[in-house]
Amino acid sequence: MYNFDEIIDRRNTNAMSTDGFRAYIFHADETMKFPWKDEEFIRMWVADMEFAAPDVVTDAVKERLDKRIFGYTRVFCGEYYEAFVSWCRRRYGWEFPQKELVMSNGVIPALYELVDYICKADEKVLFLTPSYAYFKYAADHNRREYVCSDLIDQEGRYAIDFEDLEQKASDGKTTLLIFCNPHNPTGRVWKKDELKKLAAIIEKTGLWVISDEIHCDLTRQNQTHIPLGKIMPEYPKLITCMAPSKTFNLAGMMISNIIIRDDGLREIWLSRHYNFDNPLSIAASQAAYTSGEPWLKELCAYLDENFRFTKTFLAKHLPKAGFSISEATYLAWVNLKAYFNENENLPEFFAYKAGVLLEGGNMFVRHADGYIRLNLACPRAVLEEGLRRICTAVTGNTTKYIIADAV
Ligand code: LCS
Repeated sequence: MYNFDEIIDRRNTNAMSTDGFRAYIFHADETMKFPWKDEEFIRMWVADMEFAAPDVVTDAVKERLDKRIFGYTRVFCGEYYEAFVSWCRRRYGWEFPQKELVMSNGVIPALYELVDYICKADEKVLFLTPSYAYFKYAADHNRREYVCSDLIDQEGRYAIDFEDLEQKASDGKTTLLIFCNPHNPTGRVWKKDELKKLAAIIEKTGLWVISDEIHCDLTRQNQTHIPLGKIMPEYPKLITCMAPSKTFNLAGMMISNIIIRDDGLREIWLSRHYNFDNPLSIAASQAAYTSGEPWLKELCAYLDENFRFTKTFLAKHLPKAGFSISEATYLAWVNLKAYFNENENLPEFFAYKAGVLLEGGNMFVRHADGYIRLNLACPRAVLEEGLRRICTAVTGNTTKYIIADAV
């Protein structure tokens, strides 16, 4: 039994969550003042967790520390591949040859590189919106145009607008789709029929596709993730990204798995990529894939409960909020249009009025006005306080919220 109720002090660890919010959310520096001390905020923004990484991971890092030399390092041992491919086989019934696996110091750095390697100067990147903003930044960084296809919000359950997507994919200058599976921020786990329809469009238009599956291990327990690579077993122009960073709370370790099928693209990657890895990160990741599954199972059960708690709490105290439990991720996507004007800056409102740090609106590129995203990967006591503050700030109703009431 792991203790996900433990509240861990993250101050003085150089954490984005505690120290990076002014810059990331508000594009401001330390002169930005709030009616709350920094340590009083409930932090529900950046996508990492308030939980300790599994002990099998910290033990493996300690074991590697004991070897005492930390010189230039790269994943050479087949054991790393074996650990990760067994994970994929066991959990997703999917595998890939060893030669296709390359490493990156993160999925985002890989996206930045791949856009450059795949798209010529006048070619465009396509993705679904609302979107994790770094898909857009990967295009911006490389001075490539981007094209968005809005998801359809069917009362909280999002669907792909296949007609619109196909039309945009058919533009000869649009050569790369960055696909988020499961989807951040909506939490959708794309189902087999949806993936098949998508695959048909990709094959018909000959698009390159990067399937960013970084959230795939964090599904609700009644959901099953299907790698796009499993639906398109022969399609060469597919790159799959997975990582231990979200799954095991190791984002700061900066290690991710990039599976590049196409020999030509992989050669470009290997010749241009700065190909070194952190020795502690390799040890952490390998241990997580080898022995971290029992921890993950308990984590997912805890997250399921946090979602159920949130659903009940919002239904009772903020009844006009639109919310359905995310199929994956620890991120809740909440529609507050009934309470706010379209142009309200929601992250600012909640930081000032509620002392809650969250993301929302145009932080997700487009098609996200009136929505907030809440990170639920925190101890239940923290979640309860965050939700209580959010509801109070919106309704002005300060009557006591009793946990027993909400559950
Ligand atoms: N891809 C997706 C879809 C993500 O949601 C994130 C992190 C990353 C990639 C980052 O990968 P990394 O470079 O760390 O390997 N998502 C975050 C988010 O939504 N807020 O903070 C981080």
